Amino acid sequence: MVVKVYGPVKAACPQRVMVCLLEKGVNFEIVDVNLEVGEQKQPQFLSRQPFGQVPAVEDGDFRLFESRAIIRYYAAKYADRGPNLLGTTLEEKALVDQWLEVEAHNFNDLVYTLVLQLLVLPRAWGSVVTWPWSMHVRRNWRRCSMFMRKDYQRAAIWLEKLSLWLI
Ligand SMILES: N[C@@H](CCC(=O)N[C@@H](CS)C(=O)NCC(=O)O)C(=O)O
Repeated sequence: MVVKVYGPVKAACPQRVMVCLLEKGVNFEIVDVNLEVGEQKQPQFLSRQPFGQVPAVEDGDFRLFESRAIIRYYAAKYADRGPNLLGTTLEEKALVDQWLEVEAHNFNDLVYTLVLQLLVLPRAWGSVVTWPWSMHVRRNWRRCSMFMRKDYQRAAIWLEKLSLWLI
């Protein structure tokens, strides 16, 4: 059964799902959703994802949305295939959960804002980074870097410089 992944290949949230499927060796096909013309807000797509966002997947009769719910589902469904993405012991599983929470509530917020402000909006509207958002980036980065492990420090320093530059 080929899994259908709804969303543009270039969008980060569908990519999260695609990386998981690739890691697990699951066959999938991409069903493009054109965000630029607002296809994700049309009734046909809203029946898959009521908030009008990508990704969504269809796996036989089963439908699912929310990228992190999707990757947890496939990591569990194919636990015996490819790399172990969920941990084995209770402590490993707790650490996986911890870092998934950090990614969702700290890291993603920071990176999403950076990408939106530096890449997406300038390309769409030719606009520069707005002041309230640069403050937001800086504040979030400080919060996020507290949780960073040592091996993330080089990235942390680079992003800290970038967030300072934005202000
Ligand atoms: N929590 C959702 C967020 C999905 C999301 O933000 N998707 C973006 C693309 S990365 C999107 O659909 N943007 C278009 C829109 O919000 O209209 C998930 O992880 O699936």
